[in-house]
Amino acid sequence: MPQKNQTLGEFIIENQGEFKYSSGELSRLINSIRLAAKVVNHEVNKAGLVDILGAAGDTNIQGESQQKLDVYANEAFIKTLTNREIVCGIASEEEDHYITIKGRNQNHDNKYVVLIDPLDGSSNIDVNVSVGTIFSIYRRITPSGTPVTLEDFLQPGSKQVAAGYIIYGTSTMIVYTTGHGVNGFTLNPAIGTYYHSHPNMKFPEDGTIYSVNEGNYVHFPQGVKDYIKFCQEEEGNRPYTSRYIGSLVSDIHRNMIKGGIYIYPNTAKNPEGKLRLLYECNPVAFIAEQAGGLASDGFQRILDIEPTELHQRVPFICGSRNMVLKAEEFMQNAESQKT
Ligand code: AHM
Ligand code: MG
Repeated sequence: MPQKNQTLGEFIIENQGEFKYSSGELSRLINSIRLAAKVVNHEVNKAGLVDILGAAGDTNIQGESQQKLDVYANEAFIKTLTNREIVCGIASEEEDHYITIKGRNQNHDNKYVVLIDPLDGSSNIDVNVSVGTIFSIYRRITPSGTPVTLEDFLQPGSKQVAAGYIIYGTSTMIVYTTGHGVNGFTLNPAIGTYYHSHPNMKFPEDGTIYSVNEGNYVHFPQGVKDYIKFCQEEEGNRPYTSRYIGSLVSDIHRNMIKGGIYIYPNTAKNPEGKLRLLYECNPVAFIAEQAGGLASDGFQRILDIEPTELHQRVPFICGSRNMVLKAEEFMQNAESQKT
């Protein structure tokens, strides 16, 4: 059982011994994400006041120009992560190229790379629906002292040392793993403190929720169509229900608590899938596995995929273990019938 009223800061310190590398560094890194998340949360919460405070592109009353929230979030995370002498490179869904970061005395001694989707699902902001930040952390593989290279970012997801998401929902939460289970912390906005509200989170082994954009149904691969039909017709008593927010962290978060499966397959419009392997799928897959769930592209484990480019997209199936196994079975059956 967690300590009553334990804060994220206390949890980080208490558990830093579990981390196999220099524990202080990872703690400082998670701490800087916690800080940036508060700043972004503050801004996201004001989004509904856009008519009063001014829209993106306007100049506000202090003469500052208003930014789009995803640009704001990107800058907030990059700025916070840059000033800690821990991170040697950042890749962001919002940036075409990775950013090299120098350490103390302008050297290249920092050890970690961070990949981040600063504000995922941002089209939901206009309608007051939850959005999220997703982050993924690796040890660099090139030698310390040299500038970071693309190779440091293109590591398979199984090499992640930590990953997490922040959900700006009815409450703001940070959910993360360092490879020792998944823990969730809820922000008390009155005092700006995250409390350990969701210890040792687990995907139920089975579930009844399937989350997929069925508007794309006709463009789905046969295996996904078959799986959806299975969910709709199973034993004639429709045990399944469909829930789709269209905001990855929210859909995953709900399914992790209630039991369910999230599917974003390849479609005619997005032949490789829509979601990004490095910024979205790998961190969510790491969390899912740490919570006892699974993540797959239908044929292989997401965390085993060798990335070839920064903004690579993959089909994504993630959720309760038995549901993902069943979906994979349909994918593989459909594939074998092709030949
Ligand atoms: P984004 O990175 O452009 O915000 O897109 C990612 C989002 C996910 O959060 C969500 O699950 C998915 O796109 C929804 O896509 P669609 O509207 O095609 O169903
Ligand atoms: Mg995104």
